Amino acid sequence: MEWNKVKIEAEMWIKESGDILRSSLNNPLDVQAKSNPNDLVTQMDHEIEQFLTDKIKNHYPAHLVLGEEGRGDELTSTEGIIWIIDPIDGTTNFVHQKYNFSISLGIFENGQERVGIIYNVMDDECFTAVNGEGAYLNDSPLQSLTKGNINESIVGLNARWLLKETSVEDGSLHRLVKDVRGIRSYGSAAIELAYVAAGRLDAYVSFRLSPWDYAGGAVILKEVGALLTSFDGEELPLLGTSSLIAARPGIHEDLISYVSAQ
Ligand code: 2AM
Ligand code: CA
Ligand code: CA
Ligand code: CA
Repeated sequence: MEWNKVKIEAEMWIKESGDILRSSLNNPLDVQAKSNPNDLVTQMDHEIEQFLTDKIKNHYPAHLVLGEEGRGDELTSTEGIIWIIDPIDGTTNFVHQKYNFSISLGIFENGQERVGIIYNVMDDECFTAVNGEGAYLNDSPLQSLTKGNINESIVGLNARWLLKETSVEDGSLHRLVKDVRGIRSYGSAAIELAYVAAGRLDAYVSFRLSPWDYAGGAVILKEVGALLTSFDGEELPLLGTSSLIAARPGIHEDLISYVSAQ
């Protein structure tokens, strides 16, 4: 496969999807709840996943698709070429803010990173990478990440995860919030991973994400030398859910010690 060509093509489809989402913003939204009242999905999530799945299947009939809204294939193994797509990452933001949502794509071949794209639709920022060929923000190459220090770091974390700890004094997550320089929460895991890759965040931590949330980020982060694992330091699964720590070198090991009590 000429992965650079695949990237350019996929980027085109994703930008087209971005146009569709932008021009949908003034239309009525059909908002449904999924696993709980705060877990939302709209007709646009389905429409974009279908649009991208059709493009992939038309151009690459032998490739497989794993999408959040289930328009792709039912996968039982990571064999073959798999396009992992999140048609809207940050659906709550899409519904409420009409800002801070993204389209995420990771392409894997037999479980190996090939292409990653995260498109922040409203900022028109496209983060891309081809395995072994560096990462980009639009046309500018992203720099390799240097070693960081936890006390001077800005960490992406959803405040809701703090509710897991009943004691402010003893909770290691509360301690983390105290020890770092600042906490940020954007509401789109893919954007937060892209921001770690771009050096805008020093780390991002989540207790539970799915492959479509981190597949694109995994390819991009690898290119800039970021570390990406579950809380127990394992490689992230492409099938199933996982906790996640993405961080620049030097911070990742520290973060593991903060969350290992969880
Ligand atoms: P989503 O918008 O594609 O669902 C913040 O909500 C981040 O966590 C988003 O990236 C969101 O992706 C993701 N997320 C994963 N599981 C979720 C859930 N059950 N409810 C809400 N957001 C979820
Ligand atoms: Ca969702
Ligand atoms: Ca998502
Ligand atoms: Ca989604």
